[in-house]
Amino acid sequence: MRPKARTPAGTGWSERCFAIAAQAGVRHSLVVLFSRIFFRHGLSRLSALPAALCLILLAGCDGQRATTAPSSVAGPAVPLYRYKVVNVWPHDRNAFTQGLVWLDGTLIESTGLNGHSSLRRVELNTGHVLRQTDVSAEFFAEGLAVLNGNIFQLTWQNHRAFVYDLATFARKQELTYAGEGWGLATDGRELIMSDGTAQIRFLDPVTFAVTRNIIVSLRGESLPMLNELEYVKGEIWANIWQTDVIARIDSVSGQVLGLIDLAGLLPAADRDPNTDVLNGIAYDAAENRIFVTGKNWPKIFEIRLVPK
Ligand SMILES: [Ca+2]
Repeated sequence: MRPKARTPAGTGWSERCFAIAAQAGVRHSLVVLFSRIFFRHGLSRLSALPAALCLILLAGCDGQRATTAPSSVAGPAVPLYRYKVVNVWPHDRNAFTQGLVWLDGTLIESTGLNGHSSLRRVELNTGHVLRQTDVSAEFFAEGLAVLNGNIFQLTWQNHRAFVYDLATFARKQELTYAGEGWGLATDGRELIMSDGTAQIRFLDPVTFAVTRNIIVSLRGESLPMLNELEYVKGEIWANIWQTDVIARIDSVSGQVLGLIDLAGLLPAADRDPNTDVLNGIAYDAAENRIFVTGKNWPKIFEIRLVPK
């Protein structure tokens, strides 16, 4: 079984490659992402040093930091973004964030892990939980979205989605789906769901029937491990599991339009042994604000993108 809860970003040869590449100035998070594509095609059978050199070359860095996605793969260059922190707020470091939504001045959050899963409404400025309902320990809650007065919450491997009343958090309905549930978002008409693969499904919010799907691709290669989602001005944004990278995805074609490198966002001083990966994107459309956090992170950040 895929150990989703807590897993190091990589081990063995790949980590040695990352270390070497990092010494050459390539951001670790991007090397992890780019290498995922190439290791899937047998690069891991090469020795560590040639593989590392490949990664450096693929990142197009030649000892400098990457400014676009790898140049030796098919498709047009993909813009890279860094970030500027606009604001920082407290976040419950016991919240294993799996879904995050901005709604009417507060955050709606889904937390995961069996026995710790919950649905919460959270005050941004204080991190205070305004309303919470816990999920039975047999379920591992995942992404959430708010649509038509309802909150939809996925579960990881239970093939079950819960529908709650937005105001009361009363559970109204259960829906089923095939495959795993990871991230969830909405374009205002349909639900948008990731499942750990490169596929994103669009779902009817009443029946949960799949209306269409897209395969997310980065310069011609499918990009799996799509996790928490957010719909931002016509694009789908997705945390890439086990990386500090958010992909900006064309919601029609599935092509990656840009990569946001959030490496270093949570300072080392704020990390403890339970701190997990970046996960959680919320968008305040009214004020054009982007919020991000991570699993068991003590902070939520409002960020602004900075093109590289
Ligand atoms: Ca979200």
